[in-house]
Amino acid sequence: MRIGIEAAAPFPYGFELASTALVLIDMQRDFMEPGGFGETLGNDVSLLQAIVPATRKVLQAWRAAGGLVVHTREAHAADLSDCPPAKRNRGKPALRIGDEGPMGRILVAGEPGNQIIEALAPIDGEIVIDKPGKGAFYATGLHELLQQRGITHLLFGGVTTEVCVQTSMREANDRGYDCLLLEDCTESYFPAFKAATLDMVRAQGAIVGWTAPSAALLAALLNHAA
Ligand code: C5J
Repeated sequence: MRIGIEAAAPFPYGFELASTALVLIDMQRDFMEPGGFGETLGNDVSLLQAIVPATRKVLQAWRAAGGLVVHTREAHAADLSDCPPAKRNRGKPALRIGDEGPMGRILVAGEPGNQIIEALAPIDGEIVIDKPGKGAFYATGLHELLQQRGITHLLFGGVTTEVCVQTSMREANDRGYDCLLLEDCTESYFPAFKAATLDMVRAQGAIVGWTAPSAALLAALLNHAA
């Protein structure tokens, strides 16, 4: 049965549970907690905490409904063979990718800082994608995994809105997925960038996709279950 989110912008969004995945982008300690990659770039990481309760509610409701969950982490191999020098050497961060920080090596797979925060930790059966780029589809097998499962619609949350979330949504849009961004489940270190990204996504008749508050998704899931 089709589930409708009437409150979505710029117009209602509909999806089938069996062909839709919830994709949570990079909710990892590197971006969310002091001492990680986000802070080395000079950002106030505390701003991102605001979305954790709403994102956790959505994750729990989506799991209860039986929907597919995908988690991503921005992560590099320990030898940094998948980290272009241009990415590592750019700017003047306090610590560079691969350097030893308070949560282990910055943005390196398997390090404590690279783990998804406890409140949103993946459980058995969920897909976890380590991605070396900003987009979830670049140099990962994500598209193939979604195709194997017949997924056509993606609901996005995560951080940061205008970097890895927007890049992943654009990649997904170009691959033919109908994408919706959950407005209160995504955050940026720059509130103006978040607002601009939400506007950009849904402009021109949903040129990249739809946006909606998470309460609208939760209500739609409840209706569906009733
Ligand atoms: C950034 C991300 N901002 N996950 N990564 O470098 O958005």
